[in-house]
Amino acid sequence: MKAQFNATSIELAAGDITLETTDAIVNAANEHLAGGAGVDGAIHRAGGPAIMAECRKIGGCPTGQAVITTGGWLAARYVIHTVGPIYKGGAKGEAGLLSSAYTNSLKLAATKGLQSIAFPAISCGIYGYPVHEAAHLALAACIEFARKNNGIKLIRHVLFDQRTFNIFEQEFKKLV
Ligand code: AR6
Repeated sequence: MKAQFNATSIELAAGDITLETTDAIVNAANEHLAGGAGVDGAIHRAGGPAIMAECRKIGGCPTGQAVITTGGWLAARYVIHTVGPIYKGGAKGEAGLLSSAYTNSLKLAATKGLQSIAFPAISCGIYGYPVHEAAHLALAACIEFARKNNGIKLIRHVLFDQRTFNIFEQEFKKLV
């Protein structure tokens, strides 16, 4: 599924984000940028040690913020590492932090002059965010950014499993 918002195309895809050929792919990292399981582990494995070397120099990233490193061996030139919130019931500011993780990743990509970016479903795995709510927030943040900014031509949401893909599709249909 795909929709156009001003100069930006937003699309959903199923698959492994490490194979994406966008200028940047986004990592669902932790505040220590220490690597981990899930998409974080997959990106470090596929991209090689140059990514971790830069993460160590940067030192960390607060929840809702974003930092950028090389893509190492990946087809994507850059990895933008953002930290989504750990879901603790929804009353701890999780929604604002998840929206910020998307918006700050997009701002960083735009500052770097990048034209295309791929996101995983941030916080939807180990961090336990309910997927319908997370999908709505993810897509709404990207649509709002696209309506206000022209630099990024393509935003892809790359969903690893069919259930997550289906939920993103349902939420996207409501917003388009
Ligand atoms: N491509 C695309 N999506 C993927 C891939 C992949 N190769 N692998 C997993 N996913 P998670 P979080 C999906 O747990 O919830 C790490 O240990 C996965 O199915 O990776 O933000 C970090 O270091 C799910 O839908 O990220 C943090 O400590 C989505 O990516 C913590 O996990 C996000 O799941 C972050 O947890």
